[in-house]
Amino acid sequence: MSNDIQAIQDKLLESIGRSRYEHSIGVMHTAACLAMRYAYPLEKALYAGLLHDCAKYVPNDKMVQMCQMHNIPISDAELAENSLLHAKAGAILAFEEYGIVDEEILHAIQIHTTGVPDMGMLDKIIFVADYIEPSRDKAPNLTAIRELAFKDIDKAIAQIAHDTLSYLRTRQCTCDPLTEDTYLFYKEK
Ligand code: DGI
Ligand code: FE
Ligand code: FE
Repeated sequence: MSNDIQAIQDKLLESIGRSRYEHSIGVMHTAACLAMRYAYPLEKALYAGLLHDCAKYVPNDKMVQMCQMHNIPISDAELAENSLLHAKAGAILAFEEYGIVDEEILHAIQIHTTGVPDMGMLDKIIFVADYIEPSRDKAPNLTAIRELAFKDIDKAIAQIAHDTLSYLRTRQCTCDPLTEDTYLFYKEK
């Protein structure tokens, strides 16, 4: 693995702490496995997986400010539930603090929490890897989704979006319309 990745890992650990770092390493490795399966460039999957949560602990007001400065629109759902902003703020931080310029990597980070309809391959890989990486253990259907991810990634996305919506409804959380749109798009595929 390149020195670059090692340097990013060191910096990331300092920034997000051990437990979120372990999750990020899990997503990085799972993303690499999915990239092998779907013939996507490995290195890009590694970087995107490693950095997808790099803004997880940026204070809410700072994330709002970062999005405003970069003219990135904040949805009503993101205003109501600021934690959703760690995806958009993460893409900004990956560019500014970690030197990532690849648009596919930045986009995959930017949309990793809600997904979007008609995702690119790296978007799909990170969306799924985030949900199934080895240290995840709370979501329902994990065994089936892990298997499905390597058989038909679009079906895995539909199931993840479905289960996320169910979870949000039981907890009466604000749903971002993009989470709904992602489900509706992938359930038809
Ligand atoms: O950052 P992670 O915890 O690794 O994972 P993530 O970025 O997918 O964020 C997961 C959380 O985001 C999970 O608790 C579900 C929540 N989430 C996903 N879609 C929505 C949402 N929360 C709200 N309020 N609205 C959504 O549409
Ligand atoms: Fe996240
Ligand atoms: Fe994550």
